[in-house]
Amino acid sequence: MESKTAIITGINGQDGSYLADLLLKKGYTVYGMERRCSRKNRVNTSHLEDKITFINGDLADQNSLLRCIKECNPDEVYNLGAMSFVGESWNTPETTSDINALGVLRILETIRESGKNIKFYQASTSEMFGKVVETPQRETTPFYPRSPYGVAKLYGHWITKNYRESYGLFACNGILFNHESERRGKEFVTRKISDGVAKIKLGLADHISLGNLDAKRDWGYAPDYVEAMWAMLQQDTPDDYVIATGECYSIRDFLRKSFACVGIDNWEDYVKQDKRYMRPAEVDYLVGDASKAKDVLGWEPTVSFDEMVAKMVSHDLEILGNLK
Ligand code: NAP
Ligand code: G4F
Repeated sequence: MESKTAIITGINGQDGSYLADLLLKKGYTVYGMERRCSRKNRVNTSHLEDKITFINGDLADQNSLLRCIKECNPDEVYNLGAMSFVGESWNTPETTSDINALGVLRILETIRESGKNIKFYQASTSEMFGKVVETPQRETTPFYPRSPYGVAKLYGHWITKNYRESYGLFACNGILFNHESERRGKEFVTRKISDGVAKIKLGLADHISLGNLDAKRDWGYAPDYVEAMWAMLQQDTPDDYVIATGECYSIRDFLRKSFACVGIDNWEDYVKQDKRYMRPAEVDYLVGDASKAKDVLGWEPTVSFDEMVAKMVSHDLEILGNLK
């Protein structure tokens, strides 16, 4: 079989790095798009430096996207680049909209103008369900975003659908519920907890400061979720899919499990609530129904919540222990 070429935007992020690992295993030629910055941030991708080609591009710059597509001539484009931190989106609503909404339009326009049959994956999100109107959430559930991030992603979702319907592009939205891993950024609550727990166990900190402990999420393991992204682009027809575990846990549950991994039962003694981490509007409860992905893509999560928490805590213990 002829080898395929893919561009991944957001290559240095959690999902970009796992997707590159997966596509390399499948024999793809992989181009990873990153923004120019004063210091390269390749914590998640240092192992890929001689295996993929890094290209400079910015979702806020149409010409850079045109150049990337022209130079790489991809079969598939995975748009994982975004201002992905919901909490920050209230501080930078305009940039968030530029990257997460118009950035999607820019890539779609570039693909359309190229006239080539390039398949496109858009990183949509369960954050679009926001103040949920149906439980569990599925592809047909109405959206009610609760953050500038969610509103911008909703535009990205609909413009992807619109370009599919208007121009016949092979464009798919993966409506992914929260997914975490050892490569998760440390500002997200799960990694903040696994990192904090490891620090407390090693005597490097005495507490973790957090916001709302009552929010509930459907948390899966990121390497499972990139399998679904790939599978969507291998179908005969483009479509949108919810990707989720169907299980829901609170931040308190995550704390209890993480502290239990290091033999601490009285976790409340190590957690302080701090108003700085509360959001102007909260998404209280998300749980997804991935039946369609299971039926059509044959996708299933393989790593349980408990296994994922254990992996994250032991990873943070190992890296911090090595630094000590
Ligand atoms: P992540 O670790 O924060 O990675 C996002 C990447 O986007 C970073 O490498 C970032 O690069 C890049 N980026 C930001 N602005 C950019 C721009 N203007 N041009 C090009 N690249 C830019 O996020 P992730 O967890 O891997 O998530 C991947 C995608 O899935 C995101 O679109 C996210 O919104 C979406 N999503 C994530 C989840 C989840 O639970 N992880 C769930 C649903 C949807 P810099 O280092 O330069 O900032
Ligand atoms: O880990 P979080 O920041 O993830 P959030 O907001 O659910 O967003 C993530 O999942 C979305 C999919 O639903 C993605 F689209 C998005 O890109 C990102 O990957 O926060 C989870 C929950 C929130 O309810 C938040 O209020 O944890 C609560 N929380 C409590 N204390 C905290 C903290 N969140 C963070 N980041 N930091 C805290 O100290």
